[in-house]
Amino acid sequence: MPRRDQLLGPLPDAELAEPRPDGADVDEELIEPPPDENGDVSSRRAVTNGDLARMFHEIGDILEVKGENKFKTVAYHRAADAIARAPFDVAAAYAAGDRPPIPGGGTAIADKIAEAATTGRMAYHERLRAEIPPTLVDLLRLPGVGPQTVRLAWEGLGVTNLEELKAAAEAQKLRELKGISASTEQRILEGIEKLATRPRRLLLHRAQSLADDLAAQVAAVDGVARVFQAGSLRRRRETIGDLDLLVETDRPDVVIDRFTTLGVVDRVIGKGRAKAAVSVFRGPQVDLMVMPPGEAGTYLVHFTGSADHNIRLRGLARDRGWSLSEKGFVRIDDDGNALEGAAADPRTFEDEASVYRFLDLAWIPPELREDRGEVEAARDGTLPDLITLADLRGDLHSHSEWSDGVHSIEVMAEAARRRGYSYQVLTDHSQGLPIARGLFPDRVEEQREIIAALNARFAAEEAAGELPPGAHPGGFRLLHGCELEVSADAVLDYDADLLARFDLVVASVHVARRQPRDQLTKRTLTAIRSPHVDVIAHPSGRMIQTRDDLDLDWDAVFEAAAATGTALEINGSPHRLDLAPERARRAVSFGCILSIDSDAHRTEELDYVRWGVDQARRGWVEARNVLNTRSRDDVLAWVGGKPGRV
Ligand code: DGT
Ligand code: CA
Ligand code: CA
Ligand code: ZN
Repeated sequence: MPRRDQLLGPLPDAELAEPRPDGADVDEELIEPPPDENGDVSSRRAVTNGDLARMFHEIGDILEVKGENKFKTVAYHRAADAIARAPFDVAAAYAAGDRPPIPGGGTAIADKIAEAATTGRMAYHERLRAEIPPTLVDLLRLPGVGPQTVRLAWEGLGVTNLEELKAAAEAQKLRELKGISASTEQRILEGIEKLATRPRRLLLHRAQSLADDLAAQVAAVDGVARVFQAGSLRRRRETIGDLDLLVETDRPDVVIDRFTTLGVVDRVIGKGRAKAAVSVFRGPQVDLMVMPPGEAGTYLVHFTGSADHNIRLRGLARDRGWSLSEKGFVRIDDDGNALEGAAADPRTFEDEASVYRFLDLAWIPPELREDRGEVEAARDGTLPDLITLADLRGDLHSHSEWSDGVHSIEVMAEAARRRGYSYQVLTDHSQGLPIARGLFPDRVEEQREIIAALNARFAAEEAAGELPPGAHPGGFRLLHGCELEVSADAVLDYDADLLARFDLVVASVHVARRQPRDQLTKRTLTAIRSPHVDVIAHPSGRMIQTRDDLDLDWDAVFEAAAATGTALEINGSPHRLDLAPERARRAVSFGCILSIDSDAHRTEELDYVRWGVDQARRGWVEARNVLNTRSRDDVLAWVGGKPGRV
């Protein structure tokens, strides 16, 4: 039988990069026997989207371990993701003869879905499974372990599961294999360690996109008036345990039946008259609560939380002779027991503000509901006037293809201009970070000329009144900056002459992260005290759930930043969100100014500032605390005013 590559020959990269709509990249049906026609239709159970996604992910995983073409395996994973998130029951549609297209999947995938939908089985999947030990693919989940490593360990040492891999690594047997170094072996051990201890919470941006999908599907159900996203997601926490949806409806039975049978639902955890809980394939639990129309106020308060905030509110209610639950307020007797019947005098409210007013409080933004002083502030009328996304007039940290970004300088600048900004600072990496293709000084000079030409064009277009859609009528400029490395021995990566020629400089500690606190603090303070450094980027250096904070003397950092007028960044990348809210709040209390930046490496990531604004709000930050809420002239004046700067 001819092999796949003999049939097709190599395809050019451009064609392989995106799976073609007709699925020409996944064509093994050309060489596979036709699907088994003997499937017993009568005894099969319904195939869920989760089942299909599991099968396709496993096909992709096994092909990876077997060393198959990456583009082929990616196509299976992508189809699996699309099926897992499809807003309809995929197998049911295929069984009914309808073949709705799967994004990223072609005819080969469609045929396999049809096979599974009608027979409950997928012959190709079963054949692949028989080829390797089933536990082997689990190893791919380990951070730092790729398919090649798994294959080497399996073929070379007979490793088939996590325990055997760990034992082999501990015995230093892996490094004896050709293709696995001692440091890879070390990384594998660390990966196993991390997997055991890592809390399984979703990053905010992933939780948000899933919640948006689900809320839209629930909103489309008959009899649904409104859908709200509650819980930690509404409070904008950086990670989310489970999703909480609230549905206003007078048909709870219909809504709950529909919710628990949505295509994206993998498993129903619980189902009652007013609530249901489900889990999503390779995703979180999703709780749904129904509430009667016109009574959303206390439900929203209750299910938004936090639990600590709710406890405070219930205390205030009790002080006033009421018991507060999601259903509303009822009277309590002298012993604190809720009264019943007419004596209960139940009170419900249409909106949250009325609930807070009933407790003599101003409405509290969800981001503040953590019992960190917000109840007192709402009582005293001293709640902060929280920053909003619309307050940002520019972005101080972004990259282009010149260092480790994806898009050209011009494309990045156009995208920023069309966001309505007055300025964007291009901050490609400096020479000391070769892994990010940091720029040598001659390249910096070249960039300066490109930026000047771009800005001349922008100015001419503004003068002619020819602005692109979304552009700010007051004009846009791309400012020239850099992301300056601070070396392990606390030396800045460019000399003072070059630094003085940038519009704005952000400085970062990327290398030698495990130094003692004294040295890490010294490096950060060196940057802060330089007359040329304007912003400290992602000051803690953390990656959420994967990389710890730098060990810094934070109060010393805040003190020096406040004294020198160096901004501390809230980096908007959903993997960083750094400074974290509590640190941002403390920095402001020291008199620091902050920035909220995207650190975009491609145009779409310019939008990352939204997650940064969320965290700033959780840190009680107001617009006046943030440098890039100011006009371009004011920012440049701030930069120019740094003591010691020429
Ligand atoms: P998560 O899911 O871990 O990210 O955090 P939350 O805050 O979304 O917690 P979750 O989903 O358990 O509950 C959502 C909200 O509902 C929570 O913030 C407060 C409220 N809630 C749920 N169960 C309880 C409870 O047993 N006691 C109290 N006081 N509040 C609760
Ligand atoms: Ca939750
Ligand atoms: Ca929940
Ligand atoms: Zn950066």
